Formats: sequence, structure tokens, C-alpha cells
Amino acid sequence: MSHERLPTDRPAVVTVGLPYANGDLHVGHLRGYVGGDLYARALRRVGQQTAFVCGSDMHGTPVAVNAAEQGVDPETFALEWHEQYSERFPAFNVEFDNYGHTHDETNTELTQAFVSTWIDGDHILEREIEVAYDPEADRWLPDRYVEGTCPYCGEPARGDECDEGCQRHLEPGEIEDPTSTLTSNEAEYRTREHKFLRLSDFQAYLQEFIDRLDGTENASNQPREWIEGELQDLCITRDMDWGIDYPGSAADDLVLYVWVDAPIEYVASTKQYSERVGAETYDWEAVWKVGNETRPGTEWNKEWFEDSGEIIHVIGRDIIQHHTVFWPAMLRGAGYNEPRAVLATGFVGIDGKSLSTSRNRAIWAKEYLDAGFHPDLFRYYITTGSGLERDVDFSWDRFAQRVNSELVGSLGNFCYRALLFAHRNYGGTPDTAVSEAVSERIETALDTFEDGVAAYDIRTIGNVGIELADFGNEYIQRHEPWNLIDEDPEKAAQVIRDCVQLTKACAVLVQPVMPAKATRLWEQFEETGDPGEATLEDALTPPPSQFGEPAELFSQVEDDHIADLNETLRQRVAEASEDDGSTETGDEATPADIEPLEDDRISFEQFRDLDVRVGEIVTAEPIEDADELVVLEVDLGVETRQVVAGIKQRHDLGTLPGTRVIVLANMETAELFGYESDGMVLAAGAEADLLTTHGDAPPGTQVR
Ligand code: B3M
Ligand code: ZN
Repeated sequence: MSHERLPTDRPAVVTVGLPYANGDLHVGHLRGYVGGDLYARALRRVGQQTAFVCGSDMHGTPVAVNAAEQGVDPETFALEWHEQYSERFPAFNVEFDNYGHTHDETNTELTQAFVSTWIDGDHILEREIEVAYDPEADRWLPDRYVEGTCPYCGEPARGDECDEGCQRHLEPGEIEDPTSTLTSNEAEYRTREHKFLRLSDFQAYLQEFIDRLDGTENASNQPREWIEGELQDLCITRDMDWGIDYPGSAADDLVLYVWVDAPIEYVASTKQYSERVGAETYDWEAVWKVGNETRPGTEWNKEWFEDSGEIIHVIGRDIIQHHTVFWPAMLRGAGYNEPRAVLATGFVGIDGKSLSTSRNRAIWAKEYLDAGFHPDLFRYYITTGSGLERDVDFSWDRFAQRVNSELVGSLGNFCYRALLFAHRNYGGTPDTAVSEAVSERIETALDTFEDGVAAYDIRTIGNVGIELADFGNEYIQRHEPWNLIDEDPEKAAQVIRDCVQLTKACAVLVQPVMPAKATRLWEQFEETGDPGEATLEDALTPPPSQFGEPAELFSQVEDDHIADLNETLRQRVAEASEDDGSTETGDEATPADIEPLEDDRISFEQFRDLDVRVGEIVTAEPIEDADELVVLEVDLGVETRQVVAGIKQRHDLGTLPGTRVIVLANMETAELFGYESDGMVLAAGAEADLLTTHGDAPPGTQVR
């Protein structure tokens, strides 16, 4: 880590990638917003002055295409979704300090000022390029108006992104076999002049920037190949009338590319917040500018940045390139501060399959709320189910299981038992000091929390309160105060005093992940104020000597409810696949294709000869000229092995790191295409569908 440890004495801003104002939000979107909200709350908890900002992404073809489908003008369409998001986020306790949108005046002015500074700094060039055109519709086809094949990986792609394949940003004119999404006709390429940001001006800067960047590993590893190779200039204009005008071009239908004004909204939204609360309370320039002024150029000078605040972006893994290559260059060219950390989330799957809005295999934000579940349950599930960088699966079954065991069974049970016992026997907190062992355990939890914040480790931050409750449950069970109360009243008072303190510490520690539940718990002590304002030290200060009867914090999720939700999801996916003529299970083998089962039996001893282990893929690299082969580094707990596997047909390599696989560890070694393969990864079928684990058995675990 090249930065001073958090918290610092400068202001911080936490942002989350802006949602396109073009449709319903689902659990896949919510993961980032909840993660960002948790992190912003945790930062404040450790004493860092923090603004948490975001806004709706109103421009670009994602909005224009959907608005046209509905027959509405893009502004009306996007504003409606913007209003809806402004209500939806707070319903999940995602509380932005400012939630703006990219079409507002603050962002329009700031965006044009950025571009003007690039023009003044000579970073803009004009170039004639080939742009897709639909002769029948008589229109240019920017971005999502064109589909075709990715020139880098050969997968189907959209005009400006290889969304199903290698996830690269595509420049206008790059996509192969272009088809118009307006008429489904083959598109023509026609010559047109556009403006470009000369990214190569910032190459040396970016190479150093990426070494300074904190956050998840994928965010600083993925862009290296681009930053180290030749940087392509970024086309920053589009032939559309929906967007922010290129300065001085109001007349000619040339607007800025949506990825120019979208990240600038991070700055604009912070500015709006500052303007609302006053710069003495929060000064946006102290964060975004360099020593409160702009210093355009291509250089980076340590002293300039020492006094600037901390910029932390939470984003989806598919937009790493935009945030670690384009955005820092845009900021530097305009003379602004740079991101300190980028935290890129993995994807959210549904029932072990990828979330797909076209197949309606998604859990929608509204649907979750309509099912009557408290938002904090989802917050807990989605942030602590796996590390932020990893993919996480949402299933109603797993949701119910985790709520029932971890929230009802552990946290809820402990707090209720401790407070009820204290209330009934002592009217509140027993009048004695907390034992040394318990205060030490609380201090350890506080340290874990602080280390989690310093390491941007959202999962650890989300878990620390529950782990403390696990300790509490074990503690109360071991000491059985209900037996001690007659035999050894002093000891009983001591145990309950400890448990009440642990409960208060839990309230302080779970607040970032479950803010509303933490407030309810806090109120049970009749503690005044808001646990959101509490500091970490409050976990160790005595709770009030008197409090009333507590209430249960969580209630059990019922099996019938879950069965109904599963059925609704199943029906919806089936209907969607009928509508588009596909079958949801189309890639499964039919019974006629399946080999009969083997008659020859083997002994248990023979099976035991196989050393089958759980492994975790660390890296996955294609082998050139081998259509199917991939070189994997697989962590087997005790050591990391290189394994060559024929799995390229079915798996997107970018998504493999972090995946748990099953490995035959004592397979004899082999050499394939010049690479040694030390083990065999198990996969199903001719297309090699990787086997993985259902629970969380760690790497190295034996399979029996
Ligand atoms: N509106 C959504 C996405 O591509 C896009 C993010 C902008 S962040 C500045 O995930
Ligand atoms: Zn691609």
C-alpha cells in the first residue's frame, strides 16, 4: 500500500458506479450500492470525514435505445427512472449524501470545463474515422445502436463494449460484422470526423498511477496490459442529440460520449453536497482538486497531492478499464486529484447460474421489498457472502438459511438473551466492571474492524459484529448465568455485565452493514442518540444502568415463503424462455445423449487412491494456438499448482480467478503445448463445465 493508512485527517469521498437511468434495479446492481454504503459508514466510524455520493447516468445509448422502445423522449424517460432510484436506494438503507444526475446543470458545466481544459492543454485531436451507419434509417449508429463481433475475442459484442466476452471497451469502427439494432440490417461504415482524447499523453503518468492504486486486486491488475501496451486514443464524441454538447458544437448533433460526463458526476455530486452543507462542513475542492486548485498537465508530483483528500470508487468488474485508465487520464488532464482506491465487485449469480435480465432470471429490488424482508437482511447476505471481488450467488434458500442461522440464531439470539436476562434480574446493566477477557475480545473486534477499513475489506467489516455475537453466545452458554444467579450471584452479575457490553459492541459494529437493525438494538438500551454517530470507543463505554424489556431483532424466514418465492422465479424464467423461443435448459443433454451408467464397480480402496481436492483458481491464461486449452494456477491450500485444462469453450477466463474447482491432485504430470500440467481439473461433459463446491470448503479440503 503506497498511501497513508486510513483514516487520514483529510476528507474522503466514496462513490459507486452510476446506474443508467433505464430500467429496474436488481440484486446485481444493489451489491455495489450496499457495499459502498457499508464502506462509507465504516470509514466514518473510524473517524474519517466522508461524503458518499452518486447520481443517475442519464445519457448515452443505453438510455436513448430504451426510451425509443417506449416511445418516450430520453429526458422524460431518464428522469422517471432517476426519481425511482432516488427512492429505491434509501429503501435499502443506502443513504447518499448527494444523489444527483448527469443531465443537471452542475454536471453539464463541470463536464464542459473539463473538456475545455483538455483542449487548452492540447490533449484533443480531430480525426476522420469510419463510423457505422444505417442507410435505411438514415442514421449514424453509435454504441448500442450497433451489434457485431468483438475483434479481440470473437464473442458477440455491442458497439462500445464486449459485454459477453473479454469485457473490453470498443472504439467506434472497431466492431466486426456490424448490424444495426434499429433495422437489423447490416450496417455500413462511413467516414466522419470525431474528437479524441490523446490517451498516450498520459501513458507515463498512468503507469505510475496504477502502482499507487489501492483497492481490490482485479482493479489494478486488469488494466496493466492496456497501460503497458500502446494506448489507443479515446473517441469522446458521438453522433447523437441526447447528451452534453461538445463545447461550441450545440448546432451539429455532436455530443460527448457518455463515459466523459458520467464519471465527472462523481465530482459534480460532491460539489452539490458541499454547496448544500457549506464548505466549512465538507469541502469538495479539498478532495477533488490538488491543494484546492487545478493543476493540469501530464505530470504527477507527490507534494501536490499530499494535501488532497481520498477518492474511493466502488464499481462493477466490467468497468475497470473506464475507472483505471480513462478516468485517471481525464482527471489528470483537467488538473484534478486521482483515485486512491478502486474496489471492483464480482458478479451476482442466481441459483448458481448467471443473472440474466433478458431471461428474467433476476431478483428485482422491488420484488425483495414486496416479499416483506427487511433491507438489512439483504445487506448482510450480499456483503458477507464472499469477498467483494468474488462472484456471489443469490438463492432464496441460502438467504433463508443464513438469516435463520446467522442473524436469528446468532446475533438476534445473543442480544435478546443477554438483554432480557439483564432487564429481568438487574433492571438494566449490572453494577460492576466488564471483565478483562471480554474487554480484550471487544478490542480485538475493534482492531479487526479498523484493519478491515484500512484494507477496504467489506466482507470483514460486515462480519465482525456477527463473530462477536458468536463469541457472546458461546460465552453465555459456557457460564450459564441462569444457574449462577442463586449459587454465585456475584459471578452471575459479572457474566451478564460482560454480555450487555458485548451486545452494545455488536450494535456499534454491525451498524455499517445493518444500520436500521443497529438502531433498534441501540434503542433497547434506551441509549440516546444514533448508533451511526457513535465512535468505535463507544463499544467499550458502559451501557445505561436501566433499560426496559428487549424485543427480538429478527424473525425466522419460513420455508413456505421461500418455496413460493422459488416457484415465482421458476415460472418467470420459464415464461421468458417461452417468449423468446428458447428453452431454459437448452444446453443440457437429453436422456438419449447420455452414456449408460458404468457396470464395472470399483472398491473403496481404489477410490481412496484418488487424491481429490478442493482448489481455487488463482489465474487463468489462454494458450495461444490451442483452441480449448487454458493454463491455470490453482491454490490447493498447501501449494499452488500449474494445471492445463481444456475449458476455454465454455468459460470466460476473466471470471475464473476465485472459482473453487475440484482437482485430481495425484494425476500423473503431463506436458501440453509446452506447458507442464501438474494435476487435473474435473469438469462435466464435452464442453467441460467446471465442477465446483456448493458450500465453502476451503482449498486443500479432501473430496470423499
Ligand atoms: N452507467 C453503468 C455501468 O456501465 C454506468 C456506470 C457509469 S460510472 C461513471 O455499469
Ligand atoms: Zn471481446
